[in-house]
Order: sequence, then C-alpha cells, then structure tokens
Amino acid sequence: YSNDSNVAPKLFVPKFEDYQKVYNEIAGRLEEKEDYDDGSYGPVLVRLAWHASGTYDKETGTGGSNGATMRFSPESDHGANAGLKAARDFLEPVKAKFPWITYSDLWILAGVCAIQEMMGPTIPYRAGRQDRDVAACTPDGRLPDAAQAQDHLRNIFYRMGFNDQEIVALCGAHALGRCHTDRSGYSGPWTFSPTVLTNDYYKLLLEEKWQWKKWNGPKQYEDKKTQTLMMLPADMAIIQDKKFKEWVKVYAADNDKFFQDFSAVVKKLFELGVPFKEGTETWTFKPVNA
Ligand code: ZEM
Repeated sequence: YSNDSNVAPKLFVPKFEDYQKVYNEIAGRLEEKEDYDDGSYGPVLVRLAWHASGTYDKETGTGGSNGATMRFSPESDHGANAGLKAARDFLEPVKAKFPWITYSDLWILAGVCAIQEMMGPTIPYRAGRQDRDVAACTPDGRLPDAAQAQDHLRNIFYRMGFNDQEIVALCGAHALGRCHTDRSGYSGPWTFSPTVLTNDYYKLLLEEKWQWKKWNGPKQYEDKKTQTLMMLPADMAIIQDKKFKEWVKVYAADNDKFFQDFSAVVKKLFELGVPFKEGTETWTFKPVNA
C-alpha cells in the first residue's frame, strides 16, 4: 500500500518553542487589553493559577493544578472562585489558537506569564498537566478564608505541604491586584502599584498604621494615612504571628531574597498534584514586555 490514506497521521509533540508561542500570545493579550481593572488582567490570571493549584491535599493526592476542574460546576461556583470567569474567558481565544495545550497547562502558563510580565522573577515551568472531568472537582473549603487568622492559614497551607516561610513568601502575591466587592465582598488594593510585583506588601504591612475600615462590608483593614490601601484579616495575621513576622521582616528588607523565594514557592504551588513523566524538562520563558 502506498496510498496516502494508509500513512499514519503525524503526532504533534509540542516543544519549548511552541509553549513560548503560547506565552507570547498571552503576553500580547495582556498588553492589548489594558482597559480592565487597574490596567491589566495579570493579577486575576495569577489568582486563577493559584486557585487551580491551591486545592491540593497531600494526604489524598486530590486537587492541584492537574485537571483544570474549575471549568465545571460545582467548583466554578465555589465562593472563593467568584470572579475567576474573567480570567478563564480571557484565555479562551488562546486555547482556540493553540488547541493542543491542555487547560491545566494553559492556566499555569498564564500565571507564570502574568508574574513575569508584571516585572516579577522568572518562574520555571514544566508542561504535562492533563485535564480531568467534573468527577475530579474538589470539595468547597480547600482555599483560605480571608476572615481567619494564623491557625487557619497553617491548617490550609500545611495541607498543601508548605511551611511557615513558604506561606509568608506566597502571601507576597498580594502586592498584585485588588479585592472586588462583587467577588469576595472586600474592597481595594494592597499596594500603590497593583500591576507590578514588588516586596511592597511586606513593607506596607510593617510600616503603615492599619485600622479597621468603617463600612458595611466584611471586616477589613485600611491604612490610616491614605485610607486607600487594604489588608485582609488573614494578611494581618502574618504580622500578628511571631514566626510569620520574622519572614515578613526578611522580605520587607530584601526584594532579591523575596523574588528568589517567591519564584521557588510559586513553582512548587503550580506543580502540586502533577504526575510529571520522568525526564520532563524545566523551561524558562523569555519575557515579552517586562
Ligand atoms: Zn489572594 N485573595 N489570598 N492570594 N489573591 C484575593 C485576591 C488575590 C486570600 C484571599 O482571601 C484573597 C494568595 C493567598 C490568599 C492573589 C494571589 C494569591 C482576594 C480578593 C481575596 C479575598 C478577590 C477579589 O475580590 O477579587 C487569602 C485569605 C490568602 C491566604 C494567605 C496566594 C498564595 C496568591 C498567589 C500566590 C491575587 C493575585 C489577587 C488579586 C486578584 C485580582 O483580581 O486583582
């Protein structure tokens, strides 16, 4: 037989260059869609990647970034995930242009891209996540509750396999983005530059005077000086706890140290529950606009 119909179809095996193309497409859309929120979809993309990953339970091996089960109800309807449809919808045209990438790899790549394009550190990336169906949705309550304090943070993040230093390093992501009354009920940004990653979150925690905001919304703090910045009760817990506070001081004093530790802990977060094939390469993507 030599007719074409008997030739096996060539399997497309995406390489680093192909993922860099997806990265570039996301970075291009970030530039293009500047009319959203504080001028960037970056923060909400980081929150999507975090909520996809932070459902991990090390005891049962369930949850984590392998699956993208937030595409489905009930997980998409969990209170903690309110507003993340904006991030998922932002990525749909990217998925349509590169249909070979799984949603789970795409959402995490978008988190990596957003952090790097917002002037953050390089986040090493491995591909190989597989999408799973609705049966793999995690139960509600696996993500942290902003109204709670250090005991709750330890319960939630120890379940994922993080230690105290890693918890504090992860919280530095709150240099980015803001709270929305129509999503979490809370209001306002943590820093004056919510689309650029810096260690300002730690500096502000230590240096500003924080008071309860007087309003009808959920209990949150505002800075006394400008009353434009916010902290959640869960944010304030990391300076109320002695062991956490030591790390807040380290990161407030040293942005390079923060970037180093943040890169390592975000890579760990984004790989929770992913059974990578042996020999999977680790890649770093070239920033486009940063
Ligand atoms: Zn967040 N986060 N987060 N977070 N988060 C919000 C927004 C963002 C907590 C939390 O309750 C909230 C981590 C940890 C924790 C981001 C990244 C990361 C909001 C506001 C709340 C209420 C949502 C809204 O109204 O839109 C709590 C209690 C945490 C425990 C410590 C970790 C870890 C993160 C990444 C590594 C980001 C980027 C945002 C901003 C989203 C946006 O749309 O601007």
